[in-house]
Amino acid sequence: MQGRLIVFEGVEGCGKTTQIARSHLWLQDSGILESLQTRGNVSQLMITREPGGTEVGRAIRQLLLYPASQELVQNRTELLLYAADRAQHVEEILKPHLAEGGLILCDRYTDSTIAYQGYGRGLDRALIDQLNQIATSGLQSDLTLWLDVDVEIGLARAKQRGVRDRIEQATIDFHRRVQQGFNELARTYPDRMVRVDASLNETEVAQAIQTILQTRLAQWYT
Ligand code: T5A
Repeated sequence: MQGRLIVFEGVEGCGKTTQIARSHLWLQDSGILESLQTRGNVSQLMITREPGGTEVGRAIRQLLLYPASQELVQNRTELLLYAADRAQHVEEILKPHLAEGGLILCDRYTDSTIAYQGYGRGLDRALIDQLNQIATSGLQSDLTLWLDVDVEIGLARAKQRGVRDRIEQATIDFHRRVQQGFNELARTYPDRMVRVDASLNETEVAQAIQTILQTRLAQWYT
């Protein structure tokens, strides 16, 4: 049994959390998960996220997103904290579940570091690639769904929820650079990274994702 890692990426408020929950429900309710399990293709289906997919990661997430002072987190500190969260997440959660044949829906992974710390903060790409390699021991996603929405729309959606975290409060130019990062990553890795128009309503986005997932699952498991 070979596990698969499916990652959801995008700018703030693009709808990842909403769509991960909907994909999870759809895989269960449609009978697809049961069918994959009966055929011995998949063991468990799980949802996880970065930062904060582990107990250690939850403490790191608090430091990163809700620090006691806005001044405390330097760019390289931020990069290292995301890498530390990922190293823990890969060893404690991702690798064991994949080894058991699990299907994983993960909210953000290595592309977020390239987009946010690389394009957004302007940190060196070679350094980021090296840290991603160290943190993941080479574990890549099997499929990354890039939920593409205008930065302004995403931020407005995120704002509606109330409290804004440290990164959501960064300048609009920062978020535009992050968006450019995802755009370039999708062009560089067209097989692994698939763009989804996330400006549509929730149901339409969910249907687009289901179509992509159906195709990939068929490729992987037949
Ligand atoms: N980060 C992360 C880095 O800088 N480097 C890294 O390496 C990593 C891993 C994570 C932060 O850390 C940064 C990126 C982030 O800034 P987070 O809380 O996980 O912080 O923040 P986000 O990942 O941005 O998650 P959000 O919860 O802010 O956004 P989502 O999950 O994309 O959006 P969601 O589903 O919560 O939806 C937001 C709102 O929009 C509505 C929802 O109902 C909700 O109210 N909505 C829609 N409205 C209209 N149309 C649709 N299609 C909608 N879909 C959802």
